Amino acid sequence: MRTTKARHEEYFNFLRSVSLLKELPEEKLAKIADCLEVDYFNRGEFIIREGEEGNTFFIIAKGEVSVTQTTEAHSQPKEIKTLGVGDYFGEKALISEDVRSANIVCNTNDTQCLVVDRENFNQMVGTYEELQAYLKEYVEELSRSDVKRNTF
Ligand code: WNU
Repeated sequence: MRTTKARHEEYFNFLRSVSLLKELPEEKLAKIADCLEVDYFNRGEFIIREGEEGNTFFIIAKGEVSVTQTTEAHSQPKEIKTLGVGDYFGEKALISEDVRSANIVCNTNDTQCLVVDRENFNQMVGTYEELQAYLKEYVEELSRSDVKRNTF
């Protein structure tokens, strides 16, 4: 049997390896490890759909996903990048208070994502100005690249 403590330690150690979170103090990481959910996905499944409302932030613990978007030029969503272990997504809808701005499609079977809800995300980000500023900058950059790409 895998104990609650073992699971907590596993998540904690993984979170410590995520570059976004490297400045957070251990107690903060421990709190995030406490309130995480884990979601499992298989190849082809949509984790996020463009245009839907969303209240969660994801960190990839295992596997790979594609970011795809609908643009003016193509009727089918176009792949704009892939993300792997230690990468994260879903921050934009939370920060911009908007609907999901891209699709996230699972590329590999048995993909595992750590899921943080809006309330815990706000606590995680809100108390760290640098993290907040970093993500805000990044989200603004994403909006600019969306415009260039002619994303709807
Ligand atoms: C992009 N345009 C848009 C990515 C992940 C994290 C950071 C880039 Cl800090 P959401 C869809 C998610 C969105 C982003 C992710 O897709 N995304 C992008 C783009 O060029 N979204 N609009 N590249 S990967 C990525 C930076 O996380 O958040 O909640 O859902 O809108």
